[in-house]
Amino acid sequence: MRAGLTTLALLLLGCEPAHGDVEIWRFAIEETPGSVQDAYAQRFAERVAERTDGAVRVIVYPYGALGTSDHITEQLHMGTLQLAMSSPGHLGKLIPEVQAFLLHFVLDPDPAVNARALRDPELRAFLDELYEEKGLAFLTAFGEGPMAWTTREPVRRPEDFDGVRMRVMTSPLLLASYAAYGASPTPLPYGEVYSGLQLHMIDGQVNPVFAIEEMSFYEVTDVLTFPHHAEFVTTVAASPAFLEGLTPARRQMLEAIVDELQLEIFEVQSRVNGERLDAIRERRPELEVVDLDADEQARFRDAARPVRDEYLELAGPRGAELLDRIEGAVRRARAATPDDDTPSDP
Ligand code: 6CS
Repeated sequence: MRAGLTTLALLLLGCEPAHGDVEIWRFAIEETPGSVQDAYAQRFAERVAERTDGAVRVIVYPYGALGTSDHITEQLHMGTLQLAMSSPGHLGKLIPEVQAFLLHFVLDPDPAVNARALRDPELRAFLDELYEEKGLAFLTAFGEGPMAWTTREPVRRPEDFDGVRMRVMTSPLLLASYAAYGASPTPLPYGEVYSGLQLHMIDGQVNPVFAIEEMSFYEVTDVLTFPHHAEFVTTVAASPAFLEGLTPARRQMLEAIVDELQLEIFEVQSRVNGERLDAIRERRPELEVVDLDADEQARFRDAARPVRDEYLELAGPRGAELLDRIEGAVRRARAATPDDDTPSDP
């Protein structure tokens, strides 16, 4: 008991209990083991261990170990965590501008284009500023795959959303996005979605396929729809005090690893989303899989247009600037991305 309290006190002070001479970096993710975020964090941990000859150990905390996404962000903010995944889907309460990533039909339907756009130096410099102002350090942003709807009934037109209780992440803009289609958006933490679907407290939710598989949402749904309206984007953030406390060599090492993982994680999400869709189809052959055609997408695009104004109202002029930078980066990325879907170095 005494040892437990000591550990807790050290954690609250932002220190890890000494493990010999090993320095500990705590990295919280918003997803479960086997997820895209887990693949990122595990690779990051392996490389840090290798390049420091074991002098630094990264401990990866999966979803739930340190609470919900909101709890993780608070801990990073307080400096009791060194590194964390901070998705705009939840981070919008702290940094309203990042909700630009949640607007529908802003990112490209092709994840390879978004992967390239998210490496845009001007976009990243602006994210650095926004995070810094809110007491966080931005390290990178990456896509985890196209968002898909799981619902009980087919949704091919905005009218089909009428009365559908759609679970969304907790950033406020998502309420406006699904209300614009006529749905009843219901914000819930990730860990409550399965039971919400099972108990019919909600009728549907939206996430990339890998998450729909590993959180078993496909078990409690009838239709899986690819609307081509958005990609799930996450960001990797650090505690500014932690970064400032690193030696220049360690900081350079960290930045080099983040850089290397940028292309790797694109490949991981692509493979994992494909494999998991096959697994879902095999386990639930009766599940209806719908791919919205161009006309159907256009109806949702029209219905989503007014949400842009709601975003600008929520996020202000700096929000407008971020949206502008994202759209510019996507345009440039679209022009530069070859058809083979591989985001090679610019
Ligand atoms: O839906 C959510 O809340 C979560 N979805 C994913 C794919 N990652 C983390 C996020 O919290």
